[in-house]
Amino acid sequence: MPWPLSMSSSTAYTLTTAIDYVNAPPHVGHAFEKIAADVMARFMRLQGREVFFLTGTDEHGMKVEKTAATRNMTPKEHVDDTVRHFKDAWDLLNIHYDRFIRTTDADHVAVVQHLWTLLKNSGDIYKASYTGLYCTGCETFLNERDLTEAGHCAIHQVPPEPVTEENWFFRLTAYKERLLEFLNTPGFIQPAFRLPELLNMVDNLQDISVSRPISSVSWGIPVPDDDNQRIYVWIDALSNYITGTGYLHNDALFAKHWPADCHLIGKDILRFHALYWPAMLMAANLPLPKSLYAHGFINVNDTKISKSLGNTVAPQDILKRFELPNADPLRYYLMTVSPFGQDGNFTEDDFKAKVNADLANNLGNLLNRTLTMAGKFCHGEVPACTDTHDLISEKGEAVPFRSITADDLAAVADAYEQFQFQTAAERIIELVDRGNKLIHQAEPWALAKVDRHADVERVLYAALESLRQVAIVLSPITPTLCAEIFTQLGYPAGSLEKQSWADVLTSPLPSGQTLHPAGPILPRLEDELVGAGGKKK
Ligand code: ME8
Repeated sequence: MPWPLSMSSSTAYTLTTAIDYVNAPPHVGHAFEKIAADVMARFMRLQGREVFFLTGTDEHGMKVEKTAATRNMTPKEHVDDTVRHFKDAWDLLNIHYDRFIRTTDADHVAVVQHLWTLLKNSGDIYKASYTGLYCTGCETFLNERDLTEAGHCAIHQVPPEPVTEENWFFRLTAYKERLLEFLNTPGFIQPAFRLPELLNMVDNLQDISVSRPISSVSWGIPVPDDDNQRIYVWIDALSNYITGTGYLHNDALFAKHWPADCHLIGKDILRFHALYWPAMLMAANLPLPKSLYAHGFINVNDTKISKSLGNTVAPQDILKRFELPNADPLRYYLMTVSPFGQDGNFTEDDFKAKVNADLANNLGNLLNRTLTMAGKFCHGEVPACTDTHDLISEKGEAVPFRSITADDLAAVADAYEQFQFQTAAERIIELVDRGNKLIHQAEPWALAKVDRHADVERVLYAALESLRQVAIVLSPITPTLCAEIFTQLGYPAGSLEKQSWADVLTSPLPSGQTLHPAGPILPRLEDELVGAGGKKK
C-alpha cells in the first residue's frame, strides 16, 4: 500500500530532537544532541532552507512522578521547576530552536487524545490483561533480550518491576510487513549499520502496551472514555513531533513541515522511533518521517554518564570551570570528539588540547597575525587583491596560493549533510592550515622590507579572504566565534547571519574595508587553570 505522499515544499527542512525526561537537569549527553541539531539547523539555514527545528521535554510518566514525590512536589510543580534548567542550558549553548514543546502543553494533550481516538476507531487498539517486567528508567516493558544474565535491565542495570495489569494494546504486529518494507527505504535509518538490529526486532515483533492503569501511573494523559487508564509515555512522547509541527492546530505549518526530514535521537531509543512511531503513523494514515539519525553516546572519562555514579557533568559547569566567554569551545569539542554515529569520550584534557590546537592556536593565530600585519603594512584596511599566482618568497621558494574551490566547499557541505561534523571541521581546519602555511612561506614581513608591496597585499588579502570563508563554513558549529571574526574583518554587526553558503565563493572581501585591530577571539585554555584533582588553583 503506498504511503501518503509528503506535502512539504522542497525548501522546507524539519529537524527534531528527542524530548528529554525532566527527572533531572540536562547533562553533557543531552547537550551533545541538542548542539548537533542546532549545527544541522544552522547549516540548512545557510543553504537557504526554511528550517523548523523542534525540541522540548517529555514530562509525563512514572519516572517523573517518582522524582516529584522525592522532592515533595506535585508532578506539575516539579516539571515546571525542572524545565527551566533545560531552557536556560539551551540558551547558554546558543541553541536556536523554533518551538520548545512540553508534553504537558494543552495543544499536545489534544493531539495525543485525538490520535488515540483515530487508532481506536481504526481497530488498532484493544484491551487485554498483561504480565510483564517494567523498567522505569526506560519507561517500557522489557523483553528477554533487554535483560542481563542477572535479570537486570541491560541499560539501567537495575531489576525491572514485575507487573500484572490491564492495559490497552496497539496492534504493532499488524504492521510487520509494511514496517519491513519501510525500514529498508534507502537512507531512512542512519547510520545504516543500525538497520540489521532493527530488522531483527521486526522479526520478533509483539503488540505493545499503550496505556497503564492509574493505580500504577497517574501522571499521564487520560485515555479518552476510560478514566482508569493513562496513555503510555512513549505514545505521548512520540506524538510531540506532529503537535510541534502544527497537526490539528496550524494547517499551514503542518503542510510545510510534516513529515520531518530527520528525527535526531540517541541510539538507545531507536526502536521506539523506527518501529512504534512509523506504525502509529501508518495506522493514523499520516505521512512518515523521511529519516532517523541515531547518534552515539557521550561518556565521561570512559564511563557511561549516570546519576548514580555521580558523573553527570552539566554543560553550564564546563563553561564556568574554564571561564569561557561563550559556548563555542564546548560546541566545537562535542561535535569533533568522535564520528557522530559512534560513542565519544569527554575528558577535560582532551577538551583543552583540542580547543587550544584548532581554535586558539590555529584559527586564532591566523586571524591575529594577519590583522596585525594588515594594520602595519596596509593601514588597517583590506588590501587590494592584485592576483593569486604563485609568488617567489624572499628565500627564493615558490609559494602557491590555494584558495578554496567549489570541490572543497562541496566536501564540507557533504560532511555536514551526513551529520559528519568531525569531518566537516577537519576539512575547515585544513583551510585554516593553508592560510597559516601561506603566511609562513611567503613571509610578508620579509617582502615588506624589500618594498614588494603588491606581494604583501596579495598575501594578506588571500589570508583575510580565507578567514572570511572559514567564518561562514564554521559558523554552524561556532557561531559566536565566527561572528567575532566577521566583526574583526570589518563587517557591521549581524552580517554573518545574512550570509549564504554560496557567498563563500561569490562575495569576496571588499578591498578598502576598515579592519578591526587584532584582538583574541578565544582565550587559550591554560593548563595552570586546572590543578591536581581537577580543582582550579
Ligand atoms: O529517552 N550521550 O529521554 P532522555 C548522548 N524522553 N546522548 C544521550 C546521552 C549521552 N550520554 N544520554 C541521553 C528519552 N542521551 C525520552 C525521549 S523522544 C520522543 C522521547 C540522549 O532524557 C538520548 O539518547 O533519557 C535521547 O536521544 C535524549 O538524550 C533524551 O534522553
